[in-house]
Amino acid sequence: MEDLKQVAAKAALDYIKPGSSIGLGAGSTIAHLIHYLREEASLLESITTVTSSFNTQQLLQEYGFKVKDIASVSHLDLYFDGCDQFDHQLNALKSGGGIHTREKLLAAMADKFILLGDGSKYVTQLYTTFPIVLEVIPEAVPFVIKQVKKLFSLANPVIRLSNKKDGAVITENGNLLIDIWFSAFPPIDSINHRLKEIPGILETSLFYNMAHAAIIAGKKGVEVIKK
Ligand code: ABF
Repeated sequence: MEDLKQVAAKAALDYIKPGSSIGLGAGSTIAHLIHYLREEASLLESITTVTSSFNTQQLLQEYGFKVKDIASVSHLDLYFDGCDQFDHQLNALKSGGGIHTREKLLAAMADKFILLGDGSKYVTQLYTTFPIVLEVIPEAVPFVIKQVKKLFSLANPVIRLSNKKDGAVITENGNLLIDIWFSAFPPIDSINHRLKEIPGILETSLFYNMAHAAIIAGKKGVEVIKK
């Protein structure tokens, strides 16, 4: 699938004009896009970048892009990001990285939020192979778990543990992640606001009705899906 991710990333170049402000998310597809951007001297010199990801920031700085701090930005021309899965209405799950709060912030700032990926990520409807992830302030974790169980009978909320050390994953904002595994998703149009009524939850990894377009590369070539 890596080759297809490269194809999708290359197709994204057509949307980037010199001088624009570009938000970039995390992951391998975005890394491919940055490699292609570097080869376009007029873009490398003129665009301003912002990213939700530490790894992406390292790569941008190494290649000499102008990188702004998220805290200094309130508008972007474009935001590009990968995802775990997205449906025909361009609702996306961005659960793997655990940085969805920052990703959602940048996506919301952008005039256009464009998803990138290989064809395997494009599904008729979101499926429960991925959890819906919550970023939660540490003090609220037991309460949030109890409330999620009360709210959704098909939900199994678990604290995300680190595979590198003994303990939980701590986000860059100093919070914890709760992966909610569903045996079947409740109606996705209401999940976000039902969850966000619980005090202590910052954001969910369900990007409902946010993306404006998706660039997908499959065996038959590149497809651009617009809303
Ligand atoms: C999700 O998938 C996100 O956190 C991240 O933005 C994206 C990366 O996907 P890929 O590496 O396939 O481009 O987990």
